Amino acid sequence: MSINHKRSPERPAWLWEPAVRIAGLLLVGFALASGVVLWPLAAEPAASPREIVVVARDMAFYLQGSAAPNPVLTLRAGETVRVILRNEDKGFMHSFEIGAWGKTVLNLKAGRSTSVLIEVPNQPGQHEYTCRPHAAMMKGVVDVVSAN
Ligand SMILES: [Cu+2]
Repeated sequence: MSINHKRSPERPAWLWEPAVRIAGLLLVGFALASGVVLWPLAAEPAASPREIVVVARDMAFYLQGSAAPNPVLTLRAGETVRVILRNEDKGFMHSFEIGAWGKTVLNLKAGRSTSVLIEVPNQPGQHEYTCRPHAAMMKGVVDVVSAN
């Protein structure tokens, strides 16, 4: 009895409460999980890619701040760009697709935006971008120009 009484202050009772132990295990688990998840992000290049905002409205694509429908998207060979697609067309879902590169954003609802990361090939040339369901009206040219 006296031994038990002496030992208790050295190991506080709360440390052995099951809830505390479970919380501790969860914290360790989260730390490990987030480390695993964050590792690939940390390994990416520090420079963030150039961003191009493409707005879908009135059944056409526009560069943000421009009134020219379905503009030529000029990209540099070998660069990485993030195309941000914003749908401002109430009542319509739009997509953005560069079929030649297998890059697709599908079924974006009105009022939403999303993005797709594109590693532009090193080969200059022209490709088509489209909105899959409205390709007759919503299409334009991706012009890959030499990086020099
Ligand atoms: Cu569309």
